[in-house]
Amino acid sequence: MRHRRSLTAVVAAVALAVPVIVATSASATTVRTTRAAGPAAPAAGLAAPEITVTDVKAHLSQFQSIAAGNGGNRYAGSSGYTASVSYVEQKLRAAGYAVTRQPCTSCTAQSANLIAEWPGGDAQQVLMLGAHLDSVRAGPGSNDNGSGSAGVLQVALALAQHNPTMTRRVRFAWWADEEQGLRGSNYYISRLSTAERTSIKGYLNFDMIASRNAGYFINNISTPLAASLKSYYDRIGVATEENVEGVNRSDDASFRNAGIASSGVAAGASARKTAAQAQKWGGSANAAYDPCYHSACDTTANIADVPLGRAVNAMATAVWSHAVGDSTPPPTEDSFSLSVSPFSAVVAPGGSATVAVSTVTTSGTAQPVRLAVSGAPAGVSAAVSPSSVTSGGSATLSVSVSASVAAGTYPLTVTGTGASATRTARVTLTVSTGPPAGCGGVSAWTASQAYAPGDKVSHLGRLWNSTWYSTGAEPGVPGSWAVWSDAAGPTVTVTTGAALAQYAGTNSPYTILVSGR
Ligand code: DTR
Ligand code: ZN
Ligand code: ZN
Repeated sequence: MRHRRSLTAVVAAVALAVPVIVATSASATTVRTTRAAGPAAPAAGLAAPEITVTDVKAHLSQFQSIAAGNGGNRYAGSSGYTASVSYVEQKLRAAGYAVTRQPCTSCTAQSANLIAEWPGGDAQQVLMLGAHLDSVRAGPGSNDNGSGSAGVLQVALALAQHNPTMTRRVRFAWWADEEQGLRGSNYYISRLSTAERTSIKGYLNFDMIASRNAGYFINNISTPLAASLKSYYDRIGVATEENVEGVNRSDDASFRNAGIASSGVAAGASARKTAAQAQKWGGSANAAYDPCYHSACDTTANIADVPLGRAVNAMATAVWSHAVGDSTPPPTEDSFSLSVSPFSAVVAPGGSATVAVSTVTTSGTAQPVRLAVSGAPAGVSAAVSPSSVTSGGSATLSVSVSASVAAGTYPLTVTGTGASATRTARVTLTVSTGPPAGCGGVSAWTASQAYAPGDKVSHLGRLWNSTWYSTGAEPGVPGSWAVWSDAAGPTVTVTTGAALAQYAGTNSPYTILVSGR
């Protein structure tokens, strides 16, 4: 009894100390934010345990050593990335997780996603949490995204350690190749069956959660899924805002575009803190949230403990409130997905092409979706017809290119604005010089032409043999395997050097077009 009472006293003292530590010290090694803080306990479910910053930072030190021992970074496909995967994997296995390495075959270099599931709770109702584990080449990537990776790892370890009674399934993911265009998470989504996809009730993303000049951003902040994350910040009295800077720039976009509810936490990248934000959050107005974004100085010295501690405890709150004990289910929202086929169209000046636009109701009830296309350069007309559908319906994107348009690659974005959410899908329009560009006398594949077995086309630098009848089946995309076989195009060696260095760290996909032989 004595012993118990003294423990309670310690907890109470810690709770009292909360506002002081959080408000004044950016270098505190623990940020105390427990439920002992008072009556504002969670509405349902068992209380989440406290996640300490010290534990999270131990993983960050390991990522830093891994980068140091592997040429200074952990970019996808590098030895530093593989060593990071091994580190996380070994920690999870030791804690009792079933862990899978999923080699990503559509990533820029050989790299794998790491997926771990805690065995308990309803497998038909999965809450996923994820963070990208790759860095850019410029540095070790401590904040981007060692921070999210280490945080998700520590929450996974805490779940194993506490081993509570589970109502729902929790799955954790560390993504490959986010920095080159969300490739690891997109690959994961592309391999899910419909049943697997619908079992994922929500995805929470953690990318850059320890920025030194931190903001407190939540993705899709007013959606039901974001509520448990937001409730944590509300409870500790920290104002949160929508993550505007990060829209479509991290792995939650892969889930959102597949019609899966998504949210997450971020402390900001290269955008600047406004005066109003500095007023409410502290820090420096008119300075970047992360002064070392995509730079060599993104080391463990670029980690701020306060936002890190808050983000990992918000993460634990979400896991415990949705998946543990007597918890509330992840909310269902009406949701839809948007996709285009093919993803790219090659059109000669004066020509035209059509692309199929489809929507699918992925949860809840069907909703009206307005469809529009943007990004067409002067001389290109692009329109979607019909311009609105009920989710589940299809439309056609028609593109016509006037004779004056210069050859080049123009990204088009199809946007579907629904009642509950907005989805985007990209189409790459390549305007060729004169007749469809080919290679070595073989003409380029076009979406509008009908092909028969035995036809040969060139597409994105490779030679393809048609093995069946098709129109609009793009060579090389997963759905076209039965139609086109890769006939080993020319081997092209691209030397990366000064000319490509300018693109390093743009966090967007880029295409290297190689012409001639
Ligand atoms: N983490 C970045 C993507 C990004 C850019 N701005 C934000 C804001 C908040 C979260 C993420 C981002 C990257 O991976 O490069
Ligand atoms: Zn990132
Ligand atoms: Zn990045």
